Amino acid sequence: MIDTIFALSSARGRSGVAVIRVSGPQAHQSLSTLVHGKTIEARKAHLCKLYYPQTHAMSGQVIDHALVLSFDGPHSFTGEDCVEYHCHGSPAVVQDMLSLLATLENHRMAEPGEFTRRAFENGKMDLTEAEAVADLIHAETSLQKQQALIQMEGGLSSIYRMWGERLKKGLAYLEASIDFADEELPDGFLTPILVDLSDLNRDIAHHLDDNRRGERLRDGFSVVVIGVPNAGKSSLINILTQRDVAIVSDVSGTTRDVIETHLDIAGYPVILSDTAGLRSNDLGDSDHDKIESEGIVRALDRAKSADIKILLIDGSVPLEKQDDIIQHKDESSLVVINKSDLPQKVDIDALKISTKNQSGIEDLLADIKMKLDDLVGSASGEGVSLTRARHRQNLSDATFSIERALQGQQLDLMAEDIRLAMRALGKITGRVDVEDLLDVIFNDFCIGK
Ligand SMILES: Nc1nc2c(ncn2[C@@H]2O[C@H](COP(=O)(O)OP(=O)(O)OP(=O)(O)O)[C@@H](O)[C@H]2O)c(=O)[nH]1
Ligand SMILES: [Mg+2]
Repeated sequence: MIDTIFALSSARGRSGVAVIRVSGPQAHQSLSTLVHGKTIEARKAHLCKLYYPQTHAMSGQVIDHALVLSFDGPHSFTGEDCVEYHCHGSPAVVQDMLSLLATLENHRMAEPGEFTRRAFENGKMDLTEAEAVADLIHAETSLQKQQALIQMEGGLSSIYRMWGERLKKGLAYLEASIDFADEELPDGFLTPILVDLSDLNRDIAHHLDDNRRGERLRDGFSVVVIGVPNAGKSSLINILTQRDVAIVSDVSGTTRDVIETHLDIAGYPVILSDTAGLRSNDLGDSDHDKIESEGIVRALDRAKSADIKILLIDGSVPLEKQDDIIQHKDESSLVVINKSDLPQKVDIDALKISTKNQSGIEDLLADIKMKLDDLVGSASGEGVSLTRARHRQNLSDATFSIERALQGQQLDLMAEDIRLAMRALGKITGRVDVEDLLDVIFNDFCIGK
């Protein structure tokens, strides 16, 4: 018999309410034991006393007063019989409930993501929707949340399902052409199908050519601050994060390593990096200088892979003395002049800020947001984006097979290629061949989800 699984589904620690979820063939039976046989209607909230069962040393005593919700499979999140106990959120109540449930027949603690995995296995959602549940739980900014919701509601599945249908139709026509002799089929029988397959490949290519919008939104955008020593990079990081993340001092070369912090800029998740000041001369062979040199290598490395580079110029120092920071200027950079409160020695057209009196910071944030908008192609308007490298890989496999089919001469080989393309799409939604993937995907979840 399938195990009945249980877990604390709300966060650990003290809270007003703690939700314990139970799912499986014996979920209703354990409910009946805990409420002493009281009738619990499905999908109706019941306030009940929960009792220790007869087999327990504290038999007959009350564990807690809880709001109980029961669902009959398949009309539940997992597709199985499910019960939710909304208990008082104290560690003692939760502990008692969990250890008690563990003593019941065929009941065991759920693995991470196991509720969602059962939902997938019972056909309640496909893999992209299950992945979106994990993304929604991990979402830290409003745009991440929005993306996860769209995907959870089937945004990606519906596109891939539609494409799968088009392939299926193509395959049916190809197979008909194999099975019937030429004279039995109308002239140009395959033409519309080949046109549609080629259109389909264009649609997939368009979907893939998205500047990695969805993946970036999921993983976070990398914003790196570079500049000469003492330009005020660490001061800027501290102001943007409103915390004392990095050490600020008037000793040049204070920051040696890359320091990362996470930030929400207008809904975009941003990984902000402070770096060692760049300088090419006067670094010698001393241990101190070697460490600083390594810091500079890391700074440049990080800047290279960044989505946005903030080139921070010290406004109180002539530009010639700033080690050609400007040479790093490109499409991904924002030039910003700091220390606008001091007499200015730099005369270029750029945003001026002062981390000392906090001026210009709002404008800088607005500029960063604008750059991020550009990167994602004005975020919302452009339809649903794929969110994982595995989606991208399978889609490229699909286009490769379709392309080969279109180039093909032999009907049976063309049909085989279309079958391969269907398989690649099926892997994304989890319709085929994903057993080995499931552990990887669902281990991403926390327990209770
Ligand atoms: N007047 C003025 N001083 C500033 C401003 N921003 C930073 N400073 C000062 O400049 C010095 C260097 O600041 P940091 O933030 O440590 O500079 P950094 O770019 O991180 O320096 P390194 O880590 O050494 O590369 C400190 O003494 C700051 O107080 C500003 O806007 N105005
Ligand atoms: Mg610093």
